[in-house]
Amino acid sequence: MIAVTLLSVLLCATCHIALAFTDAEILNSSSVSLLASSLAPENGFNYTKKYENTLETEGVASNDFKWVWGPNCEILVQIPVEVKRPKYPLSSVMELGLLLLLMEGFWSFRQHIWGLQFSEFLERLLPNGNFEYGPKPSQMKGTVVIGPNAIPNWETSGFVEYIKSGQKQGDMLLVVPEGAFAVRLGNEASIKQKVKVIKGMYYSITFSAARTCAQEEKLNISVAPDSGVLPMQTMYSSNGWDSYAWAFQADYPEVEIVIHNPGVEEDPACGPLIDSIAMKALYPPRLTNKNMLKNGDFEEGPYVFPNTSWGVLVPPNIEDDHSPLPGWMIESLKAVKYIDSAHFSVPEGKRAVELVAGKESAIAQVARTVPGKFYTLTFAVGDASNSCEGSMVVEAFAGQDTIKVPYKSKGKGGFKRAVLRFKAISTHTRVMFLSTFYSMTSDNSGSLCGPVIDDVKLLGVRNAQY
Ligand SMILES: *[C@@H]1O[C@H](CO)[C@@H](O)[C@H](O)[C@H]1NC(C)=O
Ligand SMILES: *[C@@H]1O[C@H](CO)[C@@H](O)[C@H](O)[C@H]1NC(C)=O
Ligand SMILES: *[C@@H]1O[C@H](CO)[C@@H](O)[C@H](O)[C@H]1NC(C)=O
Ligand SMILES: *[C@@H]1O[C@H](CO)[C@@H](O)[C@H](O)[C@H]1NC(C)=O
Ligand SMILES: [Ca+2]
Ligand SMILES: [Ca+2]
Repeated sequence: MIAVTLLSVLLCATCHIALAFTDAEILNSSSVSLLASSLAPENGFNYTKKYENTLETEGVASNDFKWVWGPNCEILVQIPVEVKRPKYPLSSVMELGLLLLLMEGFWSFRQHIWGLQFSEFLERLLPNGNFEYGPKPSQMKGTVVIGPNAIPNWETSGFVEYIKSGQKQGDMLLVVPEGAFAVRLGNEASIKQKVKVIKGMYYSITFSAARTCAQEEKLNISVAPDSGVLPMQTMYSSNGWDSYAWAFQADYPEVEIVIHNPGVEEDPACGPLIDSIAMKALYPPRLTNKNMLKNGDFEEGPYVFPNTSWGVLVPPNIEDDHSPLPGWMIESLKAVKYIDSAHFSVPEGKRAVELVAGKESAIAQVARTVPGKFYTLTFAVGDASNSCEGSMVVEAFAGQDTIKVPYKSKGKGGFKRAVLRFKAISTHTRVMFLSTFYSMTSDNSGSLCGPVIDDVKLLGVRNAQY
């Protein structure tokens, strides 16, 4: 950590710079480096990561950018750009977004040194989103947090407990998914945090939660004016922890993320444990001439914690139209699971979807079609290599046609491809996938699992000679 001089009254801590784009599309690498150099080491900045991408430019004048201090001592750089159709694949925009300039030796109003390891603005843990910084002993009574501002970066209300890993509740040992601490939301308790965002952009929030009492538990996550109630009664992972995703569109440049336990139980302490709250910008995928479905490869989706091996549940989207899995609707009572290639076997690319709740978890998308015209729906069916063994069947629907694709899983990964040919009968055709059977992992944990689906493509057939 280096000494800094700009505002010497402030304390030194680890911080980061992030870039925020008024429209995440067009970037000029030379102006980015100009801007980076104006925040150069001689001015007290030390980058640990450098921008090495070579995007072509669309001409952004160097003095066009402005930067502002973010609420958590990050710098948000805003580059005005012309709004055009995207010229670059989203991945390069993301990379640029991640360009981030992690830096050391920066000031903060806090006396802690925040150990944010990955602090990308577009994809990151919220400040103290893992609750590793807790209340002072004087701000706690037993495990109960006293006062609304006891947990750094968070505002709490109601019966909130600060839980240390290994703590006992009756006979139950409380385990924490990340680090050594988590919070528990009792009856009507909530935690909230304000976050700077880009107005109009879509974001997904991922967090981990575990039930601690026998009864059904729910969490209401909201970013005004959107909210969603996520049921936690079914456990999908073997250790009791699951990660959940939810998405919203930012209506304001600053939003407040609220997680609330609406439960009213006899034991006020009964309520879910929460840890690791992260956020990621979502890019609504566009149609290409190679696929009439959006995000058919599922590569665009919610943040997946690099250290958790249980995937992310995408809950049923009952109330909102902003799916954390862009393009797709979860048309069922239960969640589907978003899985990553770092922890699971994935047929194509880095991400796929596991249909974990039989007929109760279905994903769907509506495509524009021409009545009378023929189409093919192709997709991959496999298993996630998560000890989910046995005979599986994926049912695919397109308009009035359907196909059942059997898949014999050894629980060790693998996939096959399937095709459904159909004739459209309407200007809009609903494509849907579900698992015929319920499956459980063979590790005796009783976790629900199921077939994996990926690489879904819908294309028109030129000659309908079949
Ligand atoms: C910047 O930080 C790196 C790693 O912390 C260090 O090795 C390097 O000497 C620093 N550079 C300057 C100019 O302080
Ligand atoms: C990027 O912007 C800078 C500053 O306006 C300009 O001088 C430069 O020509 C642009 N880069 C390219 C490759 O066009
Ligand atoms: C969830 O919280 C939001 C914001 O506080 C509220 O408007 C909404 O009614 C709540 N939903 C339920 C079902 O309690
Ligand atoms: C992931 O786990 C490793 C080893 O346990 C740890 O060093 C690292 O900090 C963790 N990363 C995150 C982002 O939690
Ligand atoms: Ca934690
Ligand atoms: Ca994929």
